[in-house]
Amino acid sequence: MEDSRIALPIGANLDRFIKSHESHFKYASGELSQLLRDMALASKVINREMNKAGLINLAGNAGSQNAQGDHQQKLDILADIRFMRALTKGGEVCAIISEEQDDMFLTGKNNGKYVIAMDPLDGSSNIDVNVSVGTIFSIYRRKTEVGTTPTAEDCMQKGTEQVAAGYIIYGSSTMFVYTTGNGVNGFTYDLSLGEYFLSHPNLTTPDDGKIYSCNEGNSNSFPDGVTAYLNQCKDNEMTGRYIGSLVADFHRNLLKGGIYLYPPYRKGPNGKLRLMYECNALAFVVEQAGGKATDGKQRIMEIEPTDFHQKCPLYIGSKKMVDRLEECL
Ligand code: AHM
Ligand code: MG
Repeated sequence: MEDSRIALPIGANLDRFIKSHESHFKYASGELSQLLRDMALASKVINREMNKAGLINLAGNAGSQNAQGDHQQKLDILADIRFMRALTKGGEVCAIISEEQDDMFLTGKNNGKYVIAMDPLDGSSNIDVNVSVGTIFSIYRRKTEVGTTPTAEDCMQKGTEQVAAGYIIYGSSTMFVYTTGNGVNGFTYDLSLGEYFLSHPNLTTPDDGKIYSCNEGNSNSFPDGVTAYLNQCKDNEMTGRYIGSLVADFHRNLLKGGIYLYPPYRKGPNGKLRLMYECNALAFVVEQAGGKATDGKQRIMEIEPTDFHQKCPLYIGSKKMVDRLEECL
């Protein structure tokens, strides 16, 4: 009997994969590899703490608000601390902007060539009810000279400048999905071994799909074009699926084909999601997987940022679905 039938081969682990694909990076460097490994390590710690949250008094509201006035969960703050520490220790990152911080966080490692924009724990209001949540991250090369103190210019770059981006989904299994601009690869966490293994190589998203995802509770104040598109979806008997946890909704649609919409609405003339922490990273991933992301007027990754915390409408997913939405808009 063949060996492989007795012992199923396990995929490459994340460390080995990153190392063996280093030469594919635009700027081949061990530093970016190390940085991705630091991200993965922090995500394992968060995964561990999140699994026990209800038992160790980590569930629930922290009683504070972030820069945009959102109520912070204890785990939002915890995840933020874990990532800041892991990325500071690594030394490759000179500055971080995070959904949970008012201002740029300077790591003090001015020799670091990279800056990070991230949402350490997206959808965290879902934790207490055991719904999947995620981490979203974008990695950029700094603009200012290495060795100097980083400035806002380093952190406020267009999505097209990302050198890597991805997300971690803490779900029925935990996955690390990332791109460095050469396609998308997904890794599943094996808890017993404490390692991510390649489970979704060269991930591509279907060109078209049947799933649309949006918060229809806001639909009375959606732009007319979005309403027209949603009516089209219903006329065509598509499937409405909305978890209310962006990474989970995005991940499902990426694998199955679909569109996620967070349009402008009465309380949010620019929608709800943040360009720097959520939209750019997922736009890079979806484009690398063959899909599309727009704010309704332009490609997400071409939006010129003016504020760390700025919001923008997001329409993201299978190419043909986003095309049809754009026609309606
Ligand atoms: P958060 O970053 O404060 O967690 O908010 C973002 C979340 C997304 O995960 C999700 O898609 C969206 O907010 C849901 O918003 P709503 O409850 O308005 O539908
Ligand atoms: Mg978020």
